[in-house]
Amino acid sequence: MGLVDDYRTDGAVILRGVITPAEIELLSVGIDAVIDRPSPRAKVASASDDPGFFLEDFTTWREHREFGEFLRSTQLPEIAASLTGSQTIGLYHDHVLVKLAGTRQRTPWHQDQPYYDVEGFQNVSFWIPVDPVLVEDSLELIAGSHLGPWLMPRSFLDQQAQWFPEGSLVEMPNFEKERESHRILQWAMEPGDVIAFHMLTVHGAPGVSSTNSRRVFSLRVLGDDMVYSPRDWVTSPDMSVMFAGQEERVSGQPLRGEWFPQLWPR
Ligand SMILES: O=C(O)CCC(=O)C(=O)O
Repeated sequence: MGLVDDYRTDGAVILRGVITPAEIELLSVGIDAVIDRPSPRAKVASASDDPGFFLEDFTTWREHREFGEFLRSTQLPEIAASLTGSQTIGLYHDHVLVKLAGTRQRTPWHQDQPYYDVEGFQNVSFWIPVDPVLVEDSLELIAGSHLGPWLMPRSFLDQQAQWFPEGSLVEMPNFEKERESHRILQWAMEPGDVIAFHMLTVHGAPGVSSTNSRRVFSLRVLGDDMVYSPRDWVTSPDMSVMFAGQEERVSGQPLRGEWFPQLWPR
């Protein structure tokens, strides 16, 4: 099967060598600047006694010139159009995920879309490490889980239901206990390689056993059928913070405007 069929069936594929050395350098400089100067939206997702550190930051592309340049040069939007069968691809947001060497904190199993404020199926998240990643430290994804159902999102460290109300979605199965019953996708990666996965694919990640840190830029993009769906709660990331009263989002309509530029066609 080809990549497009694999993406439809498994909800995740590995793309080898699709980021150029110049783009890796841009992302690397941008991520280091985020580590030095996290935005007010940043979160520490590891406990205080963790020997490493797990830092997440969101919607950073307008504050760091390098990410804007990357968005203008990367071929990933065109790849997203073909994976999703979309005519157009728009930016939703970016997510920086840094685990310093020695980080013990696991990223719990979860789907991304229940934390968001978008509905629809034609979407892609690109997980783009700028450091080599050992297979045992790499993102893990449950093949086929993007076909449903939506599973209850909870806060990573203390398992609180801060989004959908308790009881309103199916609880996340204990995938750690049932690993043998699932096909779990996981790949060793070099800088230049990217994992493309659907926003409903259940995924998680181990801590970092290698001696280098694991710095990742993740790009979330929306295809033709993706529309804004207002929530009664604060989404993660909190997409309202950057609008400052200037509402560009209409319920049931695609996201448009300066925060959500069209990435493909250019
Ligand atoms: O990088 C990680 O540890 C997890 C990645 C993730 O959850 C995501 O990209 O949505």
